[in-house]
Amino acid sequence: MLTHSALKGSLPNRFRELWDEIAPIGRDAGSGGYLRYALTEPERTLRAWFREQADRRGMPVAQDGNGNLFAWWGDPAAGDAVLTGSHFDSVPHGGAYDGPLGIVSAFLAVDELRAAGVTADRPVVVAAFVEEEGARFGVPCLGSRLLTGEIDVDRAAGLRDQAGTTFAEALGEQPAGADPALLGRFAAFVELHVEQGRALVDLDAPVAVASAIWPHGRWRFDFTGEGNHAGTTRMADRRDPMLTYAFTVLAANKEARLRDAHATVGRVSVEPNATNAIPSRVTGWLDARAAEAETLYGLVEAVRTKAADRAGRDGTALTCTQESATPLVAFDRGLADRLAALLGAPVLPTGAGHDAGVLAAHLPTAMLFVRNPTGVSHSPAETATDADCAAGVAALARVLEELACR
Ligand code: HGY
Ligand code: MN
Ligand code: MN
Ligand code: MN
Repeated sequence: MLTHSALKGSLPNRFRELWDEIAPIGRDAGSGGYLRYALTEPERTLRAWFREQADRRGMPVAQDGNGNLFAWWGDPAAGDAVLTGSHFDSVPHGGAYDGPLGIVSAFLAVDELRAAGVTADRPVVVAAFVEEEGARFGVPCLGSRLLTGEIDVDRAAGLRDQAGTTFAEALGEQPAGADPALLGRFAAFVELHVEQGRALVDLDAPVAVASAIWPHGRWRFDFTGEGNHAGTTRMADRRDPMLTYAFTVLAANKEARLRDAHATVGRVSVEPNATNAIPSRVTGWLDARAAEAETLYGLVEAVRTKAADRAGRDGTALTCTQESATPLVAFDRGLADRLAALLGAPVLPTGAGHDAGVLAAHLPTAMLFVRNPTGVSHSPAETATDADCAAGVAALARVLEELACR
């Protein structure tokens, strides 16, 4: 068991020591990015690391029926616990910090409190939520949506990855779905996360408190046409879905710029996907985000309408399916202001989704952001300095003490 006197060296050094234990796990040597898809071997290794960290600290670990892990500092039977943590999974070739920083920082923050002799009146619980990115099964924040009942459990169970494996098969059991008894034992949730932007660089501050998460969602656009030979089919005779798809991507880009919103088509699949074959089907996934819901849905409707109009001219067909949606998340303002005053930190909105965005509808929730000098995320270029990560740990420890000690 990690004894409190074992806290040696500076906090940045302790951060680096713990960080280096997970840094190689799931890292792609070619890109330098991470391939940590939920419930695949690298993420399972991180889940084992989570259990080992909890064991070292004498923190009992429980996995809920949905694949989320919880490590308890304090009596697991007690209620009113303060929950913290984040996720291990990554987007393809994602950055090192998006997710794991919140979990490593949570364990280190508990170390800080224990070393300072703090006796919490409430349990502090470190969480690792499963499939936050939706990179394997397509729906973001799957673990926290299951815990809170925000997704139909049968739909979640049947979600398939690109190899055809269902979430239930990967989990090894039918997910349990909503768990109000577990959720009811938490009084608040605080997620620490690397900033996915440059606001803290511009503000010259290491840590910020979140005010809101923009409304955002994912829409699947299926374009179907007539597969045919690339060499023998006259241009006038074609019903080429790639044409309608390309037009739609340009329309999404233009409509987002007009609305000061964000639209991204980062994933596409083509059938039969051959250089010398006109495609029969092209599927693109639109990730759309805006500061207000009205702008967001106006953007998507404009893109869908223009795409359908173009499909009519190309002789192709379009189906548009919404796959996930997150409404505007306004974090508990009293809590955000209280933490901002406690830390002397700025308060910022974000366009990035988080498990905190799901839990915020069910319990008082806050987020802390740690400065990212590049501002880049969902890319190997994502970074954070040890000094700022240590400042994040110290801030999280301060917040947990504030919330866990009456
Ligand atoms: O997509 C997001 O905004 C988050 O990083 N999962
Ligand atoms: Mn994240
Ligand atoms: Mn992310
Ligand atoms: Mn998140």
